[in-house]
Amino acid sequence: MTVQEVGRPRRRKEDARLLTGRTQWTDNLSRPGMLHVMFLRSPMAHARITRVDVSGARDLPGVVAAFSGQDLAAEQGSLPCAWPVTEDVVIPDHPPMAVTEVRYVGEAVACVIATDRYRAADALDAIEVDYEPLPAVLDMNEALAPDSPKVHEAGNKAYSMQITSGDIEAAFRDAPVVVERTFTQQRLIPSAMEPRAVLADTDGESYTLWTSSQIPHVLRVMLAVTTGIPEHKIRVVAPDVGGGFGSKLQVTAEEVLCLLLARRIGRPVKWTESRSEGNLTVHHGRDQIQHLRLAADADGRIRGLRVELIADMGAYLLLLTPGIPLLGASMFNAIYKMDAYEFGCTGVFTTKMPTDAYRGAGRPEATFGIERMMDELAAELNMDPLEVRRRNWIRHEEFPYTTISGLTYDSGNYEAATERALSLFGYDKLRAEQADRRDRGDPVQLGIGVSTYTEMCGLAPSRLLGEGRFGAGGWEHGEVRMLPTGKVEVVTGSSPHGQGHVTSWSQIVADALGVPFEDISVLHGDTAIAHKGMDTYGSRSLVVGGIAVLKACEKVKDKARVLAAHLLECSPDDLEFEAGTFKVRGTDSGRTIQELAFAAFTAHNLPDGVEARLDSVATFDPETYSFPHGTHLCAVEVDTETGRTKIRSYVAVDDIGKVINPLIVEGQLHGGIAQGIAQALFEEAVYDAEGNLLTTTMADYLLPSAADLPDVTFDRTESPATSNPLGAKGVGEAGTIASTPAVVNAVVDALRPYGIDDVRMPCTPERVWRALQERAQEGERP
Ligand code: MCN
Repeated sequence: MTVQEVGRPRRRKEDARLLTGRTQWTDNLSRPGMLHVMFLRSPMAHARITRVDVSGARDLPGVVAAFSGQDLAAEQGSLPCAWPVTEDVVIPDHPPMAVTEVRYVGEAVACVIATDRYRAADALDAIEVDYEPLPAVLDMNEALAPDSPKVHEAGNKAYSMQITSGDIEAAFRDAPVVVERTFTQQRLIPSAMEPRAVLADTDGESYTLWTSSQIPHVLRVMLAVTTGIPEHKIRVVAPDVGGGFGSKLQVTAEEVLCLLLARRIGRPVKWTESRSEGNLTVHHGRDQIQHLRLAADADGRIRGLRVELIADMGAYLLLLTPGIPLLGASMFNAIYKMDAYEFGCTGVFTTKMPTDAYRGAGRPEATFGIERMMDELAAELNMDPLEVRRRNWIRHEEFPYTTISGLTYDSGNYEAATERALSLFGYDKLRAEQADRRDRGDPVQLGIGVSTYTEMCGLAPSRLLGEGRFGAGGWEHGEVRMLPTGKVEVVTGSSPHGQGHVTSWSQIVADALGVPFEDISVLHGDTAIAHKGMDTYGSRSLVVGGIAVLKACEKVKDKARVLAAHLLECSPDDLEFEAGTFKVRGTDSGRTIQELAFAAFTAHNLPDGVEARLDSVATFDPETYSFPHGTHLCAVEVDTETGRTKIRSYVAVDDIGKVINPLIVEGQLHGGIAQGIAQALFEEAVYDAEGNLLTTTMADYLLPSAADLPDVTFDRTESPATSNPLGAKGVGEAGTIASTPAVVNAVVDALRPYGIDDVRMPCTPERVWRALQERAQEGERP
């Protein structure tokens, strides 16, 4: 009997190699004659460049070349923004190396190419740059004032857009309850374990770029468009990639510049960022001010929701910058029914590092906003936060359900996930303990936070992406090659960087073709091997790329059936396929798929008109997005004397439909939850009043360690997706999206008796302590 692979907690095929260091990180790669490039970066947030003199650097030992932005001006083009969200969005010119003006600290102004990176770094000191300072623009609200200094000639507003559904005025008119809050989504710095690195080489005619990227295919197209090098002369390879979390979903200045520098000097050029350089110049995430108003009836039923966002674009629009906040546009209404909804967003330029996708991209912000508001509504009505949610959420028998913002959720069961979470959490017992601590005036208060989230992922439907003015499609490519010896090579257009696609795709193919899991290889991340693809982000790989591979398997089987019928001298309709063998119904005669692969290879006896291969290619483009959901519950202990928050317990019950690999899924949720907790309690990018980034090291930018994170109790419910044949939903961002509001709701819940109804993220001990002191001065006591 064959074991079903889909659903098995298989250990990852990738890990033995990765964990023992037999890796191909870009920085490990070397090419004959390779040189190293280092960039001189602006120390000013905003300044005119009046002079750059690189001659001092050129004369130093080991230095092969040095260039200013001006030297490259004729060929460097402008970095692309592929999401012109509105017709009148302002997309400023963005030279990879600044030529006349710098607009954030860290922007490249010159570079040195030398025989090793240390010589290149030393030589940067010999470059002279004269700046004429211009005013920094740091605060989003001030940036929008008419008298604000300008980041770009066209002004500080990149775009503004609004969506309304239902009669929003009527929903708020005479509403018995209106809750109004302003939340800040702090700026975050993605911190992938592997820093960015690029290696470019050329033989004088064609180019190869190895880069720590999530998007080798998109990058290749964009490099061709930006540099004018013909697309068919560019090969992009993403070797092993040590995490990205959205930060490597980018066409970076360094990638473009390394390619151009290799062309200029005709030798391979490598750049690897240091951690501090990375903190300054990897695109940042979040950074929004959210103004929310929720109108409800006295019994807690939501009438309407108004959302006004101001989103910090930073100094330029990178690949997807303006679209990121808009990924939340249809998500603030979340799992709740309401009569009317209004969403508005203004994108603002400031003199800071540009923002772009960071795990969840727009959806963590939306989920935080609505889940915090549901707790505030519950507090206003003196109702249990779960009860107010129950009164508003879509009931399981109402699916498929079209929400007020126009998305149709295919399936879900919020009741089941919540019931399961409540029992694992011991909700009633914890509430009783909370009441007791409040009564006793315990200095350590207990808080309970709820997050009943959903999200929109599986970024695909090309048709819908087009309606949203997204610059590309959302299909994915899959290919299955049957090798003569019966082994299988799978080629995928998705580009994993920690998600375990090699393992999951092997499980899918093993079941589909009836071949052993061990007999399958999965190839990816090289445009010369996977010649088509839309890459990995938006928790899209399984529900788009995995399905493309499954579809390719179906085509392999269709071809194999014709060949089997020919060899077995029967009609294809008389064959049944089971456990990798085509059998003539009711007999013992049959051919395994491996035998058929060999028969196709020898081609000695093929039916007329049949090609000598079973290999197949497929593209998949689903009809709709993927809508995972779940209930996360968090209990925190907040020490009111020190302000310190400790997570006492955390329960995550997620519904991601059918699961391919439960072990990988748990890993994805685990990492995702850690990142969400990090936003709630630890991380924040801080700029000073001159626009210098203060959090450039890991001592200043506080990533949580394992010791700061709780043991999470996981469980799942299962509402299969109806939008793909596996019934699966995406999981890569779910934990991050769900967890931040669960934790902050818990912190606020602990502090509510002290008159506190919000703590700005990250809820550090200092912020909590100060909030308590302020309330104490105002005379608030529990
Ligand atoms: N999976 C499964 N069953 C499901 C859903 C997913 O077994 N029902 C498995 C998939 O087969 C795949 C993994 O879980 O092996 C993640 O699948 P998916 O949800 O499709 O997400 P992607 O592979 O598209 O990954 C992207 C997502 C995003 S957007 C970010 S950001 C992120 C994340 O994945 N960055 C990561 N997880 C990360 N994990 C690591 N280690 N490093 C990153 O940078």
